[in-house]
Amino acid sequence: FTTIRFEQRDDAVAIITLNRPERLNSFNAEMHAELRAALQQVHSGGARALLLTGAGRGFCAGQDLNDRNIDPDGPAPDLGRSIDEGYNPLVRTLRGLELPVIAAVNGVAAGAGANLALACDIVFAARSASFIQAFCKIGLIPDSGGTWFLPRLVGQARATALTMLGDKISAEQAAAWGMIWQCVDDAALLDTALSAACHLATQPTRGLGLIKRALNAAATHTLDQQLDLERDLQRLAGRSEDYREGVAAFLSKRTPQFRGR
Ligand code: T3D
Repeated sequence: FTTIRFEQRDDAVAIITLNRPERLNSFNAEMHAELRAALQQVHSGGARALLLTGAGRGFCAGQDLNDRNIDPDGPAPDLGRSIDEGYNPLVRTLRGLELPVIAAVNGVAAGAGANLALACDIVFAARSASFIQAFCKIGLIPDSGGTWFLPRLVGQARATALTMLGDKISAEQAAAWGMIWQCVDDAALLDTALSAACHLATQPTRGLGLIKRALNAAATHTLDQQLDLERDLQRLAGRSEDYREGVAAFLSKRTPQFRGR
C-alpha cells in the first residue's frame, strides 16, 4: 500500500493509518481502493479489533479537491458515482464489520473525513483535533453518512448548525456533545486508542459484533422489532464458546479466556 499503512498485531488488532499527510490524508481514488483492500484483509484475516488513524497533523480532510478542479466550460462531474464507488462502500463496510472499529482522530477531520470518524464504533480524539462538516463551504451536502450519524449523535439542532454553518468544533466540544467517545491529551491518543483496541480484541468479540449489529438495526427499528432482534441475537450469543467461558470463569472466579467464537 502507498496511501495507507496497514499492520496486524498479534493476529488480533489491525491498524490502518491513512497516509497522505501532505494533503491531510484526503481521499483520492487510490486511497479508496487501498482502504477497500485492507478492510477485506481485516474481514478475512481474523482480526478482532480495528484501529483507524491518520499520519501527520491531520486525520482526514475528506475528498482531495485537487482531483475536482473542474473546467467551468466542461461537463459537471458525477459526484454520485464517486459516492457510489468510494465513500458509500467504505461506510457500509465499516458499519458491517462485526468487530469493534476504533478511530484515533489525531488532527483535523473535515468533510468525508469527519464522517469517516463518526462511522467508527468508538472515537477517541486528540485535544488538538477538530471536526468540520466542510461540505457546505463548497456547495455540497454532507456525505459518508453524515446526515444520518450527526442528528442521532448530537440532535437535530446541532446537526443542522454544524452542517449549514460548517464551523470547526474542537475535540473537547465534540466529546461534550456526545459526538465522540473521548477527548484525550495529544501525547496519550495512540496509546489510549490502541490499548482500547487491544483490550477489546481479548473480549468476547463475537458478542461485540452482535452488539454492533443490534445497535445498527436499532436506528430504523420499532421497539417491537428491536425486542425481536435482541431475542434472535441473544440466541446466537448464547450459543457462542465465549458465553460458556464467561459464565464458567465468573463462577470459578478466574479470568476468562475469550476466543471470539
Ligand atoms: O468529490 C466527491 O467525490 C464527492 C465527495 C466529497 C466528500 C468530501 O469530503 S467534500 C469536502 C472536501 N474537503 C474539504 O472541503 C476540506 C478542505 N480543507 C480545509 O477546509 C482545510 O484544509 C482544513 C480545515 C481541513 C484544515 O485547515 P488548515 O488550515 O489546518 O490546513 P490547510 O493549510 O488548509 O491545509 C494543509 C494542506 O493540505 C494545504 O496544502 P498546501 O497549501 O500546504 O500545499 C491544503 O491545500 C491541503 N488540503 C487540505 N484539505 C485538502 C487539501 N488538499 C486537497 N484536498 C483537500 N480536501
